[in-house]
Amino acid sequence: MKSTQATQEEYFSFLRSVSLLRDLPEEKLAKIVDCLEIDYFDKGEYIIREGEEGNTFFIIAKGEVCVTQTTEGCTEPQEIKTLGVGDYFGEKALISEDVRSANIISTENDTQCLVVDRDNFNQMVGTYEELQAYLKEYVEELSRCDERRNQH
Ligand code: WNU
Repeated sequence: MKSTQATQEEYFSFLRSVSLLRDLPEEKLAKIVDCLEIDYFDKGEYIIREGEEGNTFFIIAKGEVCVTQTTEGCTEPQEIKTLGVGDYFGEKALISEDVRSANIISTENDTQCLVVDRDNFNQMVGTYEELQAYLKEYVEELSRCDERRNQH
């Protein structure tokens, strides 16, 4: 990300406020800021589509998104949850080496996401064992939730 120093510092302190990244070493966080992209989405726009390949991890900097998923016995994808500022998504396809497992749809105009690509995500997570273990466990829990949802 090319930006002014003031903006860089804003993103740095924002990322520090994201629970997942709270304990990340200073230089790691600074590196993430360096390679961030920012994407903007309008209300109703798909950020992630279930079944597609994906190579990016997202952190919500502004706005709100809704998570929906195909569910057995339902014609329409079902709403699972909503996520807001400081929440993140898209880690599952990266960690499970799989296609996207749910839809992510912006529910507001001008939703802003900080986007980290696979290489930088691996650098961020891969070299930090606790983060890796935490996310792996979370992703396994999501798979169990998916199964449970489809049994009913
Ligand atoms: C869920 N099932 C599935 C969420 C975000 C981060 C964490 C929960 Cl650590 P992806 C689709 C994304 C997926 C997840 C997100 O949707 N997601 C879920 C579920 O119950 N995915 N399969 N809840 S919100 C969420 C925990 O990030 O990653 O790359 O794309 O498959």
